[in-house]
Amino acid sequence: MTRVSPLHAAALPLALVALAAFACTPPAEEATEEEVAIEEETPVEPEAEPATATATLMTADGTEVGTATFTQDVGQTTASFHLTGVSAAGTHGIHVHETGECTPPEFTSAGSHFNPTNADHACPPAAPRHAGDFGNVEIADDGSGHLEITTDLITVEDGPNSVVGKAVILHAGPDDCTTQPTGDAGGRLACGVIESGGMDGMDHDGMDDDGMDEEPGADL
Ligand SMILES: [Cu+2]
Repeated sequence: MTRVSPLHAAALPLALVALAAFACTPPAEEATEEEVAIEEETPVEPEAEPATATATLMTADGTEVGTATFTQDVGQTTASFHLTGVSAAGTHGIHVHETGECTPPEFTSAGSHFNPTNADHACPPAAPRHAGDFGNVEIADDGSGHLEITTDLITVEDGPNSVVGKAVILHAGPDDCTTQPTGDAGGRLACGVIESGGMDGMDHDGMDDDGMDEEPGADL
């Protein structure tokens, strides 16, 4: 029994060392491992990201009067036109024209309606029609207007029906949806070249959740 005391005496410091070792385990190390695990769980789905193109509409004197956003989903594309500060209330024809050049003051540089299928002019939802036919947007007394149309006649991704590199034209008058090939919508009030990619502040639909990698420094 007298040998037990030295054993106990030796075991106690060992136990303290073991406790100290546990106590010194840095908690930060565990947190780091958890963070890595979370990152690895994030699915990589590049195909889930919608193709988007945008245009900023400017009048001949350089005043910005709205934006157009094109978002391609499976088999169809949604065109969304937001107008603000348009000088004339009422009904205005709005089209995608075939040439992405907006030279003021007439904007005739944008050419004719975008019409890759060589169809007659009409207004949605009538078909066939020009791919660039979006009918009319109603501008309220405060100069604002909104039009959203989903169609399979255009794409954002490369192809014969892609609107990228084309131009959006807001006309001075209404599209009568009948007169060939223009709809007799009058002069060209504003023009914007359609460019690939999103636009700052256009995430009201919450579709930019996984788009962080594509917007470095996009905080204008
Ligand atoms: Cu037009």
